[in-house]
Amino acid sequence: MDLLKITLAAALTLAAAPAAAAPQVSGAWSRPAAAGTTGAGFLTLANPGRTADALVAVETPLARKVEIHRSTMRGGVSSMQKLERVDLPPGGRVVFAPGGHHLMLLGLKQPLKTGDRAPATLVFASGARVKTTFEVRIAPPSAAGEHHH
Ligand SMILES: [Cu+2]
Repeated sequence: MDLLKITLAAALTLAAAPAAAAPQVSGAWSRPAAAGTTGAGFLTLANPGRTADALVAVETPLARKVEIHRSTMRGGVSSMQKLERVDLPPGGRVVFAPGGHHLMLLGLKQPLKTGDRAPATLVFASGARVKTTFEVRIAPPSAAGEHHH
């Protein structure tokens, strides 16, 4: 009986383990913003695994709520659309950048000042939870000639 329980527990543990490698997050940065306002977060997602995944939520103690948005230009007018998920195909990469995909940090609980580092956890459809840190800066990290891994 006990052996069966142990075998079952082991099988469940295996089943719960993600078949894919956890998605990778790099170059996370955010623009300066005042407390109580909405901040914007940008980053690059990569899926090194062989199965599809998707970003479904972002958690941070800094904001009341985080939404995934995409800006689009239509007829010269820029608008934002809220997304429930951002698909990451196997081997795929999605760049969040001004004018495209971005994270909206709604109801900032503290100001984001240049040089601050803001922690966040990205939650994926596979169940993977990946921690990252947003660097608060004026321009994207690549514009400053820096590389992040
Ligand atoms: Cu937005």
